[in-house]
Amino acid sequence: MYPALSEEQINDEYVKAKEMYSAFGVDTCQAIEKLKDIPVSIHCWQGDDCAGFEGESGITGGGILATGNYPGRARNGDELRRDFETAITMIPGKKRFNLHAMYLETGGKTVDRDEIEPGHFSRWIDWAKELNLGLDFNPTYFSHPKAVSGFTLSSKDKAIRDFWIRHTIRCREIACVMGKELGTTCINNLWLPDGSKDYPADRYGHRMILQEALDRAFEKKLDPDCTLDAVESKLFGLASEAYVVGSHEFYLGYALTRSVILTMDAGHYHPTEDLSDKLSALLPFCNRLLLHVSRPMRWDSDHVVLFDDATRAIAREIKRADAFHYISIALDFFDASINRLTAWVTGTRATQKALLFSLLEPTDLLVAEEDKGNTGNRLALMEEFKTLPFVPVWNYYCMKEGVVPGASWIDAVGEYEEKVLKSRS
Ligand code: RNT
Ligand code: ZN
Repeated sequence: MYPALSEEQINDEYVKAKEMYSAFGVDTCQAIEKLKDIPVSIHCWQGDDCAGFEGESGITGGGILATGNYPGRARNGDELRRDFETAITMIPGKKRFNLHAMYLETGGKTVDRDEIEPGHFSRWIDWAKELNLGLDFNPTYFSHPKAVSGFTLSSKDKAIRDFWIRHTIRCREIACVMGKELGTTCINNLWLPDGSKDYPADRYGHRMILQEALDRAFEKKLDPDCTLDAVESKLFGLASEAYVVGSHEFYLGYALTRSVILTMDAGHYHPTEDLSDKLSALLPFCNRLLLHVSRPMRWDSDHVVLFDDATRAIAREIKRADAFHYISIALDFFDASINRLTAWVTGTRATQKALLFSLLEPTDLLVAEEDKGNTGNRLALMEEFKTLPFVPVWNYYCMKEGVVPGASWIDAVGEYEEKVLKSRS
């Protein structure tokens, strides 16, 4: 058993921490209130290693690969829902659930991607209603026979391209129903694996095709209160090392000229580039951004997010620009080598810790020193602020949200593994 904290201990430590922050002009109560309302969209695909419910195909590739075979992954909607319900008893704050089109439920019928309907997601919608979760959505352009050539929406084959355009249109309609039914805008995020393993001869051609295909798929205007479209860029992927059609420049141009949302995944840049650096450069031009918070290790490896420098830097840049209303936060990681609930809870709590840490930063004091030109004081303060008593505030927040603070949630996941996950073969 890992140590559980008593209410008294949490309260005592919080009172002291509150005072220390207040000496630097930070109101911990306000930070907590703000954090409570920042939605984090948690991805369904950590729960089943990006397998989806289409069963038969077994087609993987297309830039997505979950490695590991830890037992207990969810094999259907009921298992995935039950696992997630359990995981969120350990996650404080406002949560959304992010679905991919391949998580449709057809009652055993084979339904191809260009024929999917809102009805195939009605169980998800009812469940989300019950749990008061907003839903987000993603068309699935991988794990499908019509994706094996390496090109989907940007394919030179008209039949293939039209198939994926129909899929995109269906997904937009599904997202629209989700948003309408749940009363909260459902972001429909497009990521396609299109690209090539080795040097292409015609980079421009595929990009022109993609531009046109997207324009066709987005032709119909949908109620922005129900759904918004987003496009996710990438530098390279498995089997698209040399060329990705939907690169950062491509989608930045597309998003700005078509007023759709640009999605930025922390693993989709050159390893020496940081997503966090880019936010303040895009905010003057993009009225909305979607983030895929992830942890790339040497490449776009999608490791479980941690409370590390990169994640804190993302949160800090949003806070410093006061851009919580313009930036939607979603998670994107998948580790099949560990308990999937452990992954969800660790990654989501780490993201929320980073958000809280940023909200507790006495930013005004740093800016004041900077504006005075005293960069030495700025540096010294930044270093001091790293060790302010953050943990007691986090623990207090968890307690107030009715979620276990500290490490004892790990025991609860262990019990669930014994009771439920171990019997899954
Ligand atoms: C892939 C993208 C994309 C996927 C999900 C499953 O590199 O990051 O967001 O991870 O669609
Ligand atoms: Zn992503």
